[in-house]
Amino acid sequence: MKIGITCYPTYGGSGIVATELGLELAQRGHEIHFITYANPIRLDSGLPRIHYHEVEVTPYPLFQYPPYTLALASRMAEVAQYQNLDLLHVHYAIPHSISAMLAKQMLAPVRRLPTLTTLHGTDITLVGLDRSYFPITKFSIEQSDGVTSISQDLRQQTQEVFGIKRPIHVIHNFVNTEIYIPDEEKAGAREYAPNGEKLLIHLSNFRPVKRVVDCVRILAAVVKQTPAHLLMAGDGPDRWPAEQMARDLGVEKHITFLGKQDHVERLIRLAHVLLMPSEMESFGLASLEGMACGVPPIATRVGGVPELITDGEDGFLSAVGDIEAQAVKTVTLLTDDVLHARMSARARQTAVSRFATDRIIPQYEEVYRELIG
Ligand code: GMT
Repeated sequence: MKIGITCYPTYGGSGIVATELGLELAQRGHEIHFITYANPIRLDSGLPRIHYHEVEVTPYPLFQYPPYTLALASRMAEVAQYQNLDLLHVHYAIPHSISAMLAKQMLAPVRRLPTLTTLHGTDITLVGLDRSYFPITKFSIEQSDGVTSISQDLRQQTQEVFGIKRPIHVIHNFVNTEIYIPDEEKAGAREYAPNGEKLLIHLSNFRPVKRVVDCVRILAAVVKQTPAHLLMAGDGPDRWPAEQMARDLGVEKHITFLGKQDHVERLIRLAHVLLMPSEMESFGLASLEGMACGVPPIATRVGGVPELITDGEDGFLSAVGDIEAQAVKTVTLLTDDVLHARMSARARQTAVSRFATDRIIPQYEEVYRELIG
């Protein structure tokens, strides 16, 4: 199949899922055309059957807001026509599904071009609920030929909040369990924890919904009981408040802020525990990446996270903002080697048996085949 994929190419779960999906599909023999305003962060465009088409938004003095949605629609229609695409698959409803709908209408006199929208979370739970985007988000979901959601919870929320009746197919996020692998030795951890402290890791875009300051507070409670060091991978608006909190609590020497990282799989496997104290997660891709590396997540019981983590089995779940509970569970995992080994093995097993690429990618292929008809 020839598939056009559009996503936000910057740091964020939806762009990562879209990019990894394109790479996996190309490996399975499909021809993939990324149509985005910049090269997606995890995309190596030198690979066979992977193509990249940049969307240029020409500025003009009259445009206070350059019309990206229209430039994207034009590029989508052009690529679909000249590359003979079978389908446009867009990640994140706003504005990508509207652009795809326009491209489809532009090509309608010539040929059929089915569109598929994958909902990722904040496109529904934050942006889509905003008064200025609510009607267009609802419209875009109703107009897509196919809609998938990355968790049951997100599907339910979409149906309830927008009153959507159409079918929404749940396809959970996935991880490449040959790239995300455990590292029993954790020798590389010495670089960050030279005195043998156990490593904790947090990865995100440091937006308020991630509650990154909670990670610092958890670490501060943990180091009172056992030696530990926290790696903070990523960047965003809450990095400065987190750094400030580390200084306020006097734990700055126990935390390394790494900034944006391209090869998180090399970092995650050095850690003993992954912290994901989010206010909301429709899935929680970072936790899945941790689980594939045998790093049990300490996460919050929100959104689609319980579809991924079974509390007490392959990770721990707590209430949002319950620092004490998250700290206690972290200390337990850092100090009880038998429990850690068991949970680590279970976490890896969950990733492999339920969320590995060979389980999930065929589900997308099936949806594509149905839509292309
Ligand atoms: O979490 C973010 O802020 C980024 C956001 C995105 O769309 O890029 O992530 C969402 O999509 C990820 C990939 O499907 C999910 O793993 C995240 O749970 C989801 N984030 C939220 O629901 C807050």
